[in-house]
Amino acid sequence: MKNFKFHFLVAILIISILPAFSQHKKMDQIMEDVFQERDNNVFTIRFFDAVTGDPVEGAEIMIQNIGTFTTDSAGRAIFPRQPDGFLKAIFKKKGYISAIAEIDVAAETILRNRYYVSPTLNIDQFRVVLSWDQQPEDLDAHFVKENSYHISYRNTRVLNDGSGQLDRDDMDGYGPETITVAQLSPDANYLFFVKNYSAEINPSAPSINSSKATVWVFGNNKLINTFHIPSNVTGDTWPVFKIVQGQVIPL
Ligand SMILES: [Ca+2]
Repeated sequence: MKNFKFHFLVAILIISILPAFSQHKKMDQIMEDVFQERDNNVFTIRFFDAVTGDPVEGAEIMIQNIGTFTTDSAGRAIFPRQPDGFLKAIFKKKGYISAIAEIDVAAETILRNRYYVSPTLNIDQFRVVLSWDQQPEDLDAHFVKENSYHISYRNTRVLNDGSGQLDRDDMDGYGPETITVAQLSPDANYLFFVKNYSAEINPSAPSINSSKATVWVFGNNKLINTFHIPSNVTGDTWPVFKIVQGQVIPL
């Protein structure tokens, strides 16, 4: 039972409506972009805050060889439609870590147009951001400090001493699901893994292999690693990386 989540959803009514509403909203955005694409001969990319999940307005998006655009209140940058291939966009906004968004245009559409950007960090802070595709609906990020804490939806959303937290638990596809810790101890070992919660409660849910999950790791106030899920994950768990003596080691 995902007790933690249900503590927040007091009434049965709210339990049934909230996730549906949220997924509905994401699907509405996707449909809106598809119609825009068709009717106005444009592409749309959307930028969201990895900690709050809210759209990022007023960011400068420089798309290579195409031009510079500013995101609107829905976090959208809209630009002329392009032929199939890869495009690169540079995201910049005060208060956020600059990022490069890779845009994959295939069959005259953008395969995945949602990007998550991290607010700036203190030099000691460490942040992990998980994103994925529409299915499975609920992947969970887990960050374990050996012989110490285990941050996830399940346990201590905010650690007792405030040194770490699950900023956001996404339960309806795409993410972001984000964990931030105040500081890593150089002599401790850590483990980060992703679990397919949807499959835990429903054995016929899509497998984690079909999730197209991506993990971004931020430290020293910059992006330090990007991980894409391999195609051969067995079971419901993707072990992503460990940290030994302050070094991120892919698993
Ligand atoms: Ca989740």
